[in-house]
Parts: sequence; structure tokens; C-alpha cells
Amino acid sequence: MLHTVSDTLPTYADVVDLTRYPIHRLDSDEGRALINNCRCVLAQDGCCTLPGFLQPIAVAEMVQLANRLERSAWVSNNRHNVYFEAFDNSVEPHHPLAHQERSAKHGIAYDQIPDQAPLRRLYESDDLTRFIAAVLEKSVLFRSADPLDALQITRFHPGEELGWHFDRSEFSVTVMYQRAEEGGDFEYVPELRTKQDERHDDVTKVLQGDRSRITVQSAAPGTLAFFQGNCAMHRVTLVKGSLPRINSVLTYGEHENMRLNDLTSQLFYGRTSPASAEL
Ligand SMILES: O=C(O)CCC(=O)C(=O)O
Ligand SMILES: [Fe+2]
Repeated sequence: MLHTVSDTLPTYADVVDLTRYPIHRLDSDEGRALINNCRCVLAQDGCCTLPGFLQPIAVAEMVQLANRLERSAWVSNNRHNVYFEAFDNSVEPHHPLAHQERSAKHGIAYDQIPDQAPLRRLYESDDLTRFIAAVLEKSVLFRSADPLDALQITRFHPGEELGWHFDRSEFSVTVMYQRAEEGGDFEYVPELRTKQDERHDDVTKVLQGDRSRITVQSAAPGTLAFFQGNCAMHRVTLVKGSLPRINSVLTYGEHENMRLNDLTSQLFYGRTSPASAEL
């Protein structure tokens, strides 16, 4: 029987390399193999990268969009500890609760990303959410309900960086669009803490320059990465050269209606609610 293929193509068919990563057919042998492979790598390394996940044309479109939106990005530059909590000055200066890290970046919020942008179409597809849930072995997973933070674009300009930290969420999903000329590496220390044990001494060692447990990644444009950022301390090193590092963080949770608190929203986007489209 003859029928048009376009009827059945996913809305993000031009965005993902579906031959290599068949996220639209997770129940097929290839789909199951993909999920198993991701689970194994994640369990072993605390991080799993999928190079070439995005089609080059989608990457190019996202870079163009990020360049067009540069002037409306929120520029933040803050000191924080690795837990994103208030500094505790009652402890010794080198204790992780007192130790200061710096994070500086340009943040483009979800409400600034057009509906038709490749990554927005991909993020809003249930196929991608199902794929992420399957890899993370979650029976149910929701996209964030935050109007600014659910999907954002981050530009790290030369001189900017993301200091050492643990994420508040259990895991993170990122997509790389453009590497810096120099620096802008993703560095992480798998399982530096556990849910039961903060291991402050081990954290201090890393903060004081011990690199023996650090894994370094400089993902190529188009790479999708999963990592367990709640127990793995991680950072983005200082960007040098003339090109900004550009990527997106995709936010998910196990609860519906997940949102940032006002303080964090103000910090990263300079506001707490979406810009009204028309007055
Ligand atoms: O940009 C990255 O590669 C990591 C981002 C990150 O760790 C975060 O947003 O918490
Ligand atoms: Fe993080």
C-alpha cells in the first residue's frame, strides 16, 4: 500500500539523527539497544554522551538563534558555595560550606525561544521525555512547568564559567551547540557524595586542586549528555578565546508543576515570570 511518509514523521524529524538514535521507536530492537547502552554507560561513568544526536542543520539554527538573542540574555555573575546555599562562616575557611565559587553566564529563558526553534520542538515532544525516562529508569517523568527554566540556552562568553557545584535535581540533560576556542570544558567527579554522606573532606580535596578523580569532557556540537549532577560535583571551566560556549539544559522532574523558586529565577533570568507577549 502506498502512503505518504510525512504523515508519520515526528515533529522533530529534522532535528535528531533518528537513524543513529531511534527515539521515535523505543520498542524496536534498535530502540531497546539504545536505551540499554545509555543505562550501562551512565551506571559505569555517571555520565553518558550521545555524539551527533542533533542534525548539523539544527545545531547551526540554534547557534544563529542564540546569537540573535544575545542582547536579551540575562547576564549573571555570582559567588556561591558548591551547594548553592548561604555561606557558613562558622566553619573553617576551606570547608565546602564556606568555600566560594564563581558562576558567570548569559541566560536565555524558555519564553524567549520561539515555538519553531529546533530544540523547543524536540523538548516538547513526548518521545524525548519517554526516552529520557527510559534511560533513567523512571516510570514517570515530567517536563518542568517553569516558564523560564524548563528549557534555556546558556552562553558562556570569554571570561565566564560555572563554578563547582552539585545540582539540586538528581540528573541533568544538556545539548551542546558551540564549543569555546579554549576552556569551557565540562569537568565532573562521579559519586563524590552520596545521598547519605556529604563527604566534605573529599569535596575539599577537589576544591583545593586535587584532579585525580576528575573526568574532563569537551562535547562536540550536537552532543546530548545525561549526567547525575546531584552526587557528581561538576563545573564548566573558564572560557577563553573569542567564541562563546553555547548549550542548553533541559529540565525534567518526577513531579508535575516543577518550578524554580523566585530567588533562583531572579538570579539566572533577572525575573520570576514570563514577559507578557502583548500589552
Ligand atoms: O553547561 C554544562 O555543561 C553544565 C551545566 C550545569 O551544570 C548546570 O546548569 O547546572
Ligand atoms: Fe550543574
